[in-house]
Amino acid sequence: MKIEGIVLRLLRMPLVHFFETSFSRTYERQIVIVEVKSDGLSGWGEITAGEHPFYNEEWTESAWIIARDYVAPRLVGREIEAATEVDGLTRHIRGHNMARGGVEAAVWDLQARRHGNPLWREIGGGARREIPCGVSIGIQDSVEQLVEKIERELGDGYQRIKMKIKPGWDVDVVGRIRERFPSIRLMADANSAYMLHDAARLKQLDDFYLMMIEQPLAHDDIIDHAALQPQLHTPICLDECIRSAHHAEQAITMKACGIINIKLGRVGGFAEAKRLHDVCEVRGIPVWCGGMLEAGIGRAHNIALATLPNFTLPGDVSASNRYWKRDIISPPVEITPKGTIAIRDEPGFGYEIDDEFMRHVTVRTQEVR
Ligand code: OSB
Ligand code: MG
Repeated sequence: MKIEGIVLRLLRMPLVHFFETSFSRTYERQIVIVEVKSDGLSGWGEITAGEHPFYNEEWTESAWIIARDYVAPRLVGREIEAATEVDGLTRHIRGHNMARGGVEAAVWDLQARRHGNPLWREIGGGARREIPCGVSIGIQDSVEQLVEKIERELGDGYQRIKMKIKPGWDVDVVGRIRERFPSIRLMADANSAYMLHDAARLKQLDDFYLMMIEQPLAHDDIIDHAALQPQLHTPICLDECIRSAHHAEQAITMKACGIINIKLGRVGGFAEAKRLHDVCEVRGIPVWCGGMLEAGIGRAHNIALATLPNFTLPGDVSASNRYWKRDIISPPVEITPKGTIAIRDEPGFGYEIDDEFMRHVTVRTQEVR
């Protein structure tokens, strides 16, 4: 397929509720959407960078510049055989996996449409027709608010609850949540808020039989996690520090984790996400699909990814209405009463773009030709 042009759009979309992690509170997303054009068709991708370089080094504006000045020029005007080539064509860019991955995912979507395939089939997924869903609940202003939110999500059918923790919002709060909800599938995500010398504090979380604790230590660390894991009963799940299949191999070999969260953007797109998935499958490490407060396009890509066989645990991919009053896709992503999202069989990522609404939330557009 000949890549004729790549359009970048910057969207601004207020969240229905603020989302707070150990590193920041977000009220409004600023999202870069990628449209890759070829032969009268368009493929769509979403760059998952946050508004600030706090989750990783990328943010909306860095992603815009990297996509416009480094990724798009490597592809535009080029005839490529398959979407699998895109990863190799942009690998000389160090870091900036989200910027690379958003464009790469758009080419996969384009290829799926050319073949008339749903994206999940194009990437080799389809191990399940419905993906199991959990929710990620941010730090709240009070425990009462957190309890209320959890009740609502459980009422909607979600299969597991992830709560964000940080020093000062951890052992006590998790304990109270566990007491209130003794039998739910519960986990905690620290987003790198602790250090190895906090091991005794983290060990107290063992009392609450969490499914896992996600990325307790530094965003770029595997070694300290390997030192921490044998001190805990609770499995560690790595997020931030696993940016490639190779990192996953190293972490698994070092016994730094029992579970890995795969995010399409963090690892640079579908090609690497699939390799990472395969490494974990061979080594007996279950994976689940993480989220980055995506709008509908990124969300739909996550749904496709989560149909690969080793995505056996409920992920952070949930319904559009938890984030948006109106999503940029139609229909919005919805949850079944069983707490699953059903996959769709339309070519590409499976939903329609809501052009009118996307125009309404677009604040900047630029085309690389
Ligand atoms: O660590 O998984 C994370 C959101 C932004 C940055 C990092 C993370 C998250 C989430 C939200 O947990 C998941 C979602 O609902 O999209
Ligand atoms: Mg996380």
